[in-house]
Amino acid sequence: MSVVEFPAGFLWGTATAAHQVEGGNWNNDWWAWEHHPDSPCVESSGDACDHLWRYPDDLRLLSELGFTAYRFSLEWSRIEPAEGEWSRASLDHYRRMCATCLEHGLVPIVTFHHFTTPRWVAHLGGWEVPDTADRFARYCERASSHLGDLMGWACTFNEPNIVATMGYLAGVFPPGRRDAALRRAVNDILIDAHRKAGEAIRSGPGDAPVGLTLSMTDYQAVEGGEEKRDRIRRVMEDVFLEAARDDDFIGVQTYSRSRIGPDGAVGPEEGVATTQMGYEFWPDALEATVRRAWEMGRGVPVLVTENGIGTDEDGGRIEYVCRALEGVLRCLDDGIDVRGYTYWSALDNFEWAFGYEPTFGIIAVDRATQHRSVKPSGYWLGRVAAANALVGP
Ligand code: GCO
Repeated sequence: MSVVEFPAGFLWGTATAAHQVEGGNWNNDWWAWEHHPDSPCVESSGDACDHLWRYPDDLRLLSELGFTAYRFSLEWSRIEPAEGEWSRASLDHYRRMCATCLEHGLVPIVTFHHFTTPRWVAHLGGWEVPDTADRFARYCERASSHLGDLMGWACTFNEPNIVATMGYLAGVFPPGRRDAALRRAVNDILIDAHRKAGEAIRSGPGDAPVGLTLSMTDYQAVEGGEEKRDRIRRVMEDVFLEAARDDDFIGVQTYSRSRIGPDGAVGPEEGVATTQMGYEFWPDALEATVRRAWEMGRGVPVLVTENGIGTDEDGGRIEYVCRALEGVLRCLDDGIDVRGYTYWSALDNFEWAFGYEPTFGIIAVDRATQHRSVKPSGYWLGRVAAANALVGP
């Protein structure tokens, strides 16, 4: 390998999402889904990691470990709890979070929508109705005018492809629909919402780069699955990567590969270890997806906004991240403009329908006491961040 150091200014972060860590987010569609008897959710998000109140300690800890960025999301249902009713207190809360990041030398990477939608928006039709794009842009405008001057990076949506696929095709996210045509329509509405939100955020104070983050998979064709692979990837990724060509960056979020045969996904290959989520342990997927985002985005810079592994074997986490970062170094070596790496996640947290069982964090959270304990992977990745180089564990 010809490079071990990362470029100056490369961002080293960890990520969270409001609903997965804050606690008590009862006013959004996910809370309703968690409590719906027919949903696949195994438990309620409840108090989550109480990050709403504990964020100052969490941010201090992350900064002490060596990180230089923190990615978190704003909870729309707190900021606009009812249509047109704005919570100044919540906006101030997120402004304080940005300010606390900056005090600790963490660049705030702010996501405006990470899977959760206010209940009132869902009642009006959610992402099935085109007007939701305008409602979303109005919220983005309000939020960015309040804290845009403190934002380092702005992500309009977290994984709009997952919102559409899981919510409208697979039926495992709210609103639990299973309709392929609807899913495509939702893709279009989300892309429209992303464009409008981008304009809204840029019209506010500050000059944070604006983009979206995409759930990406290293799609591999097996046994003649090329055509099927391309069709799946087109609606999962390509339509969004094309829409991102005018953006300031593309947020790549990658966990594994997906093997596609002529009839669809064929599942893990025999002999390849799987993680708590059932995905293959496949750290090389990050390099493949960064390359693809760079190619499809036609040179739009890439920020790795999520990469990680759900495991209770922390040594496996270190191996996974180490190998993923070697892939990032190869990309940089080839001239691909990768601006940073954000590990998912800072804390063990609420993994959506799976509840608290999968553990992605570099910091463990005691579910009874909320006590935090840093895992060896946290100390190691913090040292990587501080050295801005891939140092050994
Ligand atoms: C996603 C989300 C995160 C998940 C993470 C682990 O990618 O689905 O952004 O909310 O928790 O990916 O599955």
